[in-house]
Amino acid sequence: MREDENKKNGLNKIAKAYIHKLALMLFYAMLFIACQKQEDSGQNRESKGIILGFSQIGAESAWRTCNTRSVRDAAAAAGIQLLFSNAEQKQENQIKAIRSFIAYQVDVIAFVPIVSSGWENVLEEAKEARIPVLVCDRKINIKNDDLYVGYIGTDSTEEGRLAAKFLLKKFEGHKASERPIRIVELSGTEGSSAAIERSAGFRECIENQSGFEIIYSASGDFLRSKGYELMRTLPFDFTEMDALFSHNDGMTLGALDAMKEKGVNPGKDIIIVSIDAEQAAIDALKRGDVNCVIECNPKQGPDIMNLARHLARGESIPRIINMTEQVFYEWDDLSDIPARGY
Ligand code: GZL
Repeated sequence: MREDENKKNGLNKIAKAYIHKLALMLFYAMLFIACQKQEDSGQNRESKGIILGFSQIGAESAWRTCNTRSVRDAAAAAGIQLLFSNAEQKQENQIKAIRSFIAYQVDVIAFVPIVSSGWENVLEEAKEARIPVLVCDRKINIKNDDLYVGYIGTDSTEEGRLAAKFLLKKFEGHKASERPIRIVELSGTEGSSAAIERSAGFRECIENQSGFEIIYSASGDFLRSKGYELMRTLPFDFTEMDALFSHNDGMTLGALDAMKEKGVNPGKDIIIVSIDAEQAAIDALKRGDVNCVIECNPKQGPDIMNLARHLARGESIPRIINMTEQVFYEWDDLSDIPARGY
């Protein structure tokens, strides 16, 4: 009798332990589902299931890597599935990537056109597949504007104007009767809207100004190494130039290396204006090696995801969205510039 009693009590204890464990597992499972639901609230729920095909140029500058990071991070935060392609500086790779996005039947295509021409055919194919295309950062030059739904990025022409206006202010009072202020231009990737428009905006403001002359212009392809090479092999001595207009900070940093090798005092012997506002350029501005840095904002990811959400729902978006940008001048209080993040 006693033995049976003990056995029964033992079984009861084991059963109770199992039920307790089961209840606990059930509780944690409910908790997990609740958290998952909570997480899928709001934006994420709206973005659930959206597939965005994104074709990026490559990784030619700190600006570009920040642009890529912004897109990837924003897609993850928004719960948008990102098909990301790095074209490694080749337009044909971008065209192949866009064709693969079409085949995959993504909801939206976004791309940074490395150059502004040569996109008609592939964009016709996207239109036939009824996939909206968003142009990012750089612009395209096509006749049939309804081959893409909108552009988000920088106003490169205005950036060029701002660079010219800085030099006009810096050399205010320079007597036109003396020799002109001799400017060297390091331009970006040939055929890119950023290079075309920065040059155009700069010339719009400076060419009709007596006393200023662009004595040399060459493409450094937005690369630090090419900026260094071009400045190291100028067809004249550094003493024969007064100012440098560089289309991006990467090339500017290369130019600074070349100047310092030759004992030139950048920012004093040669006045320098640069575009992007990556941390290294801001640090050079603070040191007095550079005189003006114009911001070109790479952090386009969150805006791109918002636009992709609207497009995936079949909604229209503004035709052009320009990023907010600022200018850092040598005469500003530079002490409280927040870390640039690129
Ligand atoms: C400008 C962007 C340019 C940056 C460079 O909008 O396309 O490309 O100025 C980058 O740093 O390589």
